[in-house]
Amino acid sequence: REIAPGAVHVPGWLTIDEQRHLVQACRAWATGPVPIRHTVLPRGGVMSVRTVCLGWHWQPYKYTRHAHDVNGRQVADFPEWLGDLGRRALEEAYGRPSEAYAPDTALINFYDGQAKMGMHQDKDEKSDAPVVSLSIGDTCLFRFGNTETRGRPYTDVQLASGDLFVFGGPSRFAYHGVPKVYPGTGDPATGLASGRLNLTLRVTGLA
Ligand code: MD5
Ligand code: FE
Repeated sequence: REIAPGAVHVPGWLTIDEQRHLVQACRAWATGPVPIRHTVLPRGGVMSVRTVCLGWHWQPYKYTRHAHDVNGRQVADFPEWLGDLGRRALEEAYGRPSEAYAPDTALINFYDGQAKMGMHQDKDEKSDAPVVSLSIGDTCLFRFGNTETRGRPYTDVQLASGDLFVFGGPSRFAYHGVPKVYPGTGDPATGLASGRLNLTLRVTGLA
């Protein structure tokens, strides 16, 4: 389950109950102060995934408290219980205590059957703390690359509902992407009838 140094995949980590709880929470956040939306990139492209943020609002190359590109409102708080879940996730993946891990933002991505994410690095955080990724709903093809180039070598992994992935250490700044979602592969018992949800918990390093 160690895909690369610091990159650990834990299939089926979340129970159906935990997934159902997260789906419900995501539904509320999606219609919260800053509604879920397609992010517009600086050069005019529009991301096919839809994103809602907690704690800090992400826009390509920066984090702010207010969603200047949507409605100017302050994003919803990052809840304590989500930080607790992140600490449990890190402990599960690395097998050691993680009480110092203090994520302060969540990026929640919703993928419909056509959505993808191109190969990129996550470098907008001013911290090298690990990223915790939780997947719910349809299975996707996740491409985990290297820190040097967008291309090969990379490892393809399927991420299914309930899977945990932690990116830390030397893997924190690796290129990665989601070339494909497999429609109809999720379990409706999560409350998500179609599509894929991915929550990432991060440390922005901002105050
Ligand atoms: C997803 N999300 O499935 C992926 C999974 C994103 C994003 O890529 O930026 O929202 S999270 C994968 C990830 C996040 C942060 C760092 C690394 C991978 N990494 O260093 O490989 O929607
Ligand atoms: Fe990413």
